Amino acid sequence: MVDDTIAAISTPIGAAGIGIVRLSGKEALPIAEKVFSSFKHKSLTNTRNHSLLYGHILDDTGKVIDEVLVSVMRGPHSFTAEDVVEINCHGGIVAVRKTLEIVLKAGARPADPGEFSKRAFLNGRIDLAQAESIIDLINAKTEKSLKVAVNQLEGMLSGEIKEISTEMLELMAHIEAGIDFPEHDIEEISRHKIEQKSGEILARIEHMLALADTGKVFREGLRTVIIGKPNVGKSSLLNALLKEKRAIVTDIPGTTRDVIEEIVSIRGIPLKLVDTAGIRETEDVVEKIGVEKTKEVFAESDLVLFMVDASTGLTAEDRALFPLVKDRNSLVIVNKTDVTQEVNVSEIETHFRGEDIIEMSLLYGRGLDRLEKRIEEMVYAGLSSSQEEIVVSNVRHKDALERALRSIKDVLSAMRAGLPTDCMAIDLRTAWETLGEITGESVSEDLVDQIFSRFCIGK
Ligand SMILES: Nc1nc2c(ncn2[C@@H]2O[C@H](COP(=O)(O)OP(=O)(O)OP(=O)(O)O)[C@@H](O)[C@H]2O)c(=O)[nH]1
Ligand SMILES: [Mg+2]
Repeated sequence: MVDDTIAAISTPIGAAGIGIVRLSGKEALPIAEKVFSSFKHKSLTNTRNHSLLYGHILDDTGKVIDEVLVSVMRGPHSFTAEDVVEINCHGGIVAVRKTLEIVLKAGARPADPGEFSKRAFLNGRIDLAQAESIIDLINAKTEKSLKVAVNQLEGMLSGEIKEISTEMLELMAHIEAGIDFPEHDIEEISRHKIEQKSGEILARIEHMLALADTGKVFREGLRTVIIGKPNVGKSSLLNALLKEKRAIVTDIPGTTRDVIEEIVSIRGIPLKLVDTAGIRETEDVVEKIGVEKTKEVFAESDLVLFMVDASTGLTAEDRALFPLVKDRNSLVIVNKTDVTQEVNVSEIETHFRGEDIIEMSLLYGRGLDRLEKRIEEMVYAGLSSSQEEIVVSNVRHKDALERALRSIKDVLSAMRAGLPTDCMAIDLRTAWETLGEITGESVSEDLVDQIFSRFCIGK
């Protein structure tokens, strides 16, 4: 299916110390040999595995393009499990591009996005969940996100999925034995055993799903929006969390007109933090659009930071927002407590829990710690923040787990309804196949293509 040789630039395009052109496939060594001349007249095809050769890349007229180091990794002991050659050029757009061009002329085909990783998957070097973790690894915004991705790449998630799949297979074998030998009187013991085993499988899947929302946060970031009436200090909060003067802060209400989005790391948790235009009735066209946008962002957020102003006390504008905010995952920030504290906290407490109301002074940096701590608590929501937990972070995986869970529940209800065991065998098989979608054992070619097309070229 894949017997041609692909090549791509695997490092970012731009000025850098080095840039790497990677080749993978049967002809990787002979193709590289054609364009490379070793200083010690060594041959690439005959060199020891996992060695580095030093020499020149030459174009077809024999002109020297760059001085390079070439590494040779023969399959199956390589990233793709095929023969891989990496040409370490001097960084800089021209040398790397030119080297790729020469390699392509010598017989390689330009790699599609994610094609190296796809080959690693198709050749059985890594499973689908592991391959997907590579994108997460590249995109990780915080150390904790990186850890989640690395654990997945190392196969922690796949290991758990495979264990559950094996349990299911054993159970299926058990049921099918009952079906195949009805004259054997194993029916009754079977039913008890099926119920017990299915219950165990159910619990394991539920446990994984319980961590999935946390996992998604590490992969995609927690969509957090700061809202409140004009001039309460929303932009000041964005700047404080970002530790940078990103948004314009003035004492003129209505300063922020557009939504401003930045990624910040709060104790290792990636937040997609959005500062918005203060919500108020306005005749100003630009501001009106800003307010509309604020409402849209608000609707799509995972966490709402609702700010009120301690120096003015609660106003009608604040009170109008209470009912909208209180049903959401939200924190109330009472800012400017350094001026005066006119806000009646017990009034807010009729809508929000005490631990979700945070008094602050952004002018003096007070209360930021409490805010960060509270956000951390909300994300972990009673779950252990242990790094060794298996964290499902990918929506595709979560969806498959949910479907598998439904099938297992069907097994249990069929059992309780006293249906024949062969009905259960069908649901169990569905659950087993659904889990296989996560690791890629039972997955369509289209889906595989779709997943890898989200990678960048050269990965
Ligand atoms: N005294 C005091 N002033 C503050 C505090 N936080 C912010 N301010 C001031 O309040 C004013 C408004 O702050 P911004 O951060 O621009 O407020 P905003 O909510 O983004 O305002 P809009 O963009 O107009 O909706 C600025 O002059 C800030 O310096 C605080 O804790 N104490
Ligand atoms: Mg602002």
